[in-house]
Amino acid sequence: MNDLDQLVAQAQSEFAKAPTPAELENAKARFLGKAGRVTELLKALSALPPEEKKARGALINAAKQQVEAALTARRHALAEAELDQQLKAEALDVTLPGRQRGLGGLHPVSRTMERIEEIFASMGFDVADGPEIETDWMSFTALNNPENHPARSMQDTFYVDMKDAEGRWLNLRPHTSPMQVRYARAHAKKYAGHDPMPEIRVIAPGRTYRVDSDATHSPMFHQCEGLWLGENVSFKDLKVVFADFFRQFFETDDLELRFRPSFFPFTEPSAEVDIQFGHGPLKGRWLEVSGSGQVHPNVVRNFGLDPERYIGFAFGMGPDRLTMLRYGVNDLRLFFEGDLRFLNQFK
Ligand code: 2U9
Repeated sequence: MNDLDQLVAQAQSEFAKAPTPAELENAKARFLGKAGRVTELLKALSALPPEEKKARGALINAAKQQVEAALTARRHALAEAELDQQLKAEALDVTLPGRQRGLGGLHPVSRTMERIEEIFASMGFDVADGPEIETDWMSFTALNNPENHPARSMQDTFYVDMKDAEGRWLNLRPHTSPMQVRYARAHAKKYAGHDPMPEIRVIAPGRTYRVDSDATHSPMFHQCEGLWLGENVSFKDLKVVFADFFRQFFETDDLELRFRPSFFPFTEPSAEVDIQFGHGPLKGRWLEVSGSGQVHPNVVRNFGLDPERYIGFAFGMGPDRLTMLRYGVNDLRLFFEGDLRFLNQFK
């Protein structure tokens, strides 16, 4: 084996041993670089006599081509190995079961709200909507609350850092009554030329806010209030509507109603409404489920209507509490924590 064959064999062996492209490039430099062994041989040609130069030069070039071929082959081999490894690392097991898309569901309180709306709609009630940030007049004054009523205090009501047209602080509505005030005023205006005005029959479901937080109170909670006003609407109608509503809501006729005298600034007379089941885990217990009363004449006047002519009833209930009773939930906070272990039970 002459020196050139040896050189080629050595280059082939070193290239084959290079485990990475970087190390292969280092090995290349040792043979084909500026001070590499092939380059040195070519430089040495100039010292030879002219008659030897041509033959020797051809031999060196042939050897150089072999070294270059070995280099190219190793480069390809390394690149292929790298691709193989990458494909192996990214391999997909197509026999694995697919990932299922989680199925959402309505929040239990939303279910209750929809149920309430459906039942009252079936009795001819319209569903009102309105702002959650309200004026002092809408939240309190229109509802016959005296100027110094404690409900207006910052201990009970959340205020917003902004004032209304009369320079009074705006609030996060503490009940859904403002929606009914807005609805009733718009209704009165719309039917101003009608004699008599068509009856007002509306419910106002939505979010409400009060400074309160424990196992049975949340700073954000839900309310559904209702209003039925006409020339001849009485407490008797209220009792019929309520009996019908609660029997439909709880899906049973085995349920008694009780009205207890109470006080609200916006109704006179006023009554708390209790229900009692004749069966089930709550059997025999009176449960407070609603407040109600005949709309106060001052409130009717604030609608822009004549209280000597139009009379009716209003009520308010808590959908959060109704949901707790319907599903047997004992802590209100579960509704607002977003824990899927709880929520998934209602899907
Ligand atoms: C207008 C006039 C009168 C709504 C009423 C109640 C009685 C009541 C509570 C029950 C459960 C609030 O969520 S709760 O704690 N509500 O007791 N609400 S009468 O009276 C109105 C409403 C609007 C224009």
